[in-house]
Amino acid sequence: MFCKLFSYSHLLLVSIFTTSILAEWNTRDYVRREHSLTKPYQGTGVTVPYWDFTGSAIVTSNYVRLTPDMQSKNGAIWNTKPCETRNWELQVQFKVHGRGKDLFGDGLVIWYVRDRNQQGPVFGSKDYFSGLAVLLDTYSNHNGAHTHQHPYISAMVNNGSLHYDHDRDGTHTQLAGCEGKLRNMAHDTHLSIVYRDDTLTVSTDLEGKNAWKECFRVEGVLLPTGYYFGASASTGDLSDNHDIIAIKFYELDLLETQNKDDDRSNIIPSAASFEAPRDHVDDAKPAMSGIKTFLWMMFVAIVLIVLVVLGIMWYQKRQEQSRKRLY
Ligand SMILES: *[C@@H]1O[C@H](CO)[C@@H](O)[C@H](O)[C@H]1NC(C)=O
Ligand SMILES: [Ca+2]
Repeated sequence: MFCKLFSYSHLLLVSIFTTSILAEWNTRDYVRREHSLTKPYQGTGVTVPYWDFTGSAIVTSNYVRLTPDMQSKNGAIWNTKPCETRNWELQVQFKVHGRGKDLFGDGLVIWYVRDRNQQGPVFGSKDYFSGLAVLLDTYSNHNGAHTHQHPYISAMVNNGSLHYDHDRDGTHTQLAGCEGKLRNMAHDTHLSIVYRDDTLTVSTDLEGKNAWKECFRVEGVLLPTGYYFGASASTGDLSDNHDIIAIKFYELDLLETQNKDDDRSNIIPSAASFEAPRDHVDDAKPAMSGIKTFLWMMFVAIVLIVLVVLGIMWYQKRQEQSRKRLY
């Protein structure tokens, strides 16, 4: 009896031991420091190794803040080394938070693009970009153009010819997307972007469960090597703190079908499929933003209330007059 117990626990120990060894030998968990950003951030002086800062971006000992919770800010960080890896995973720990309860914005983007350090209108970075954008859009600019709620996570692949249309929240250029409550969370929030075998998979860990949940997966996405990773954020009339806590880059193994000598550097970014609706249909009247719609509805409500009150007053006066006539 004792002997049997002993051998069971022995077996258990051996299996725990081998699993931990296998985990360590798993080459797919190969972190590349030159594309990663982890604490402690600081190198010598005020520089952060492998990363450039633009606009409002600042580094503290606990986070990199792309924008503060203030209006009209733009900030970005850009990796200084191009990515020469064919299959990769980028894990981003971020935090979007602010004082706004119902009104906040505009959002945060994780980039894999040709041109770095260029400020512009797409959440702080350049429009007509070449490469991939994974957009975390917290503010809905257009009620009615799409059925999803915000915050909304989506991806866009661009060869430099497409315009990101804020008025439509980028809906007619997005590959795919999913809703994700990611603001003002007490726990950590994470995003994972896997590019492997020309397939893009975006997953989130937003509920503090320490597990990935697939947001979307798109096949037939072509991205060259030699582009740069970056993260940018912007605020407008509405604001939020957009913080990056950590970025971890994993080099993934080549598939058996992939040749390590393939030159992927001249690929033009493209995606085999876009999500419908693809066409840009102009609205009959200019789109109204959330605040405008709200103010307009307030105005209509006030006018209605005034009309009702006037109506009641008029009715009472008439009643009085007819009563007077009776006497
Ligand atoms: C760039 O993308 C647009 C829109 O998807 C496409 O019409 C065009 O042919 C592409 N250009 C190149 C050079 O691939
Ligand atoms: Ca938006």
